[in-house]
Amino acid sequence: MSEYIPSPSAWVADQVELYEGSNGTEGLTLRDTGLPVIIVTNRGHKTGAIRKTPLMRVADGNNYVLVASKGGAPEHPLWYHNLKADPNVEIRDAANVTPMRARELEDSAERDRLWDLAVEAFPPYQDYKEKTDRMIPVFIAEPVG
Ligand code: F42
Repeated sequence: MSEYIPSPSAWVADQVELYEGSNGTEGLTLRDTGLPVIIVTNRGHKTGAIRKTPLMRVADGNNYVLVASKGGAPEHPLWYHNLKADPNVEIRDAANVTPMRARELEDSAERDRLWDLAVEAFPPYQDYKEKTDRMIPVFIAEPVG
């Protein structure tokens, strides 16, 4: 059984600990924004370790939109590479944990629609897009089975 390695970002690791430790009753939002967060459990593609990545909650029916924004940084977050290597994730949304499969959306009308949905849920994504010339990857996570 691979071990869980917490994020080296303390605020991120703390949110995961509070969110999961309370079984999804506390730590559900991004700081004081009141905006909902999900936790994406993914597999480190180099270490094989379990990684837990809080992301803004962007729901599209039973699916979730995962935005690899990393605040508009010049490089993709590392979890991006994990999902590309192994699309099988678990998504915790409050008390619900669901096995899902994540696929990156190519440039398309579907990606445009889901990008707009993401910006509606978390307007700063638009600022991040303007802050970097990398194409911010957008994944759709769909329930398996
Ligand atoms: N990040 C976003 O990109 N989008 C969001 O919507 C978002 C919302 C959000 C809400 C709450 C919150 O607490 C955090 C939020 N974040 C959001 C931040 C997000 O959780 C991540 O911290 C951020 O995206 C950076 O992701 P990262 O995977 O680059 O994290 C780094 C800091 C990290 O964990 N590094 C580890 C380390 O030890 O340095 C390694 C992580 C890893 O996955 N390693 C892989 C392995 O094999 O274990 C190898 C990866 C490789 O290719 O090297």
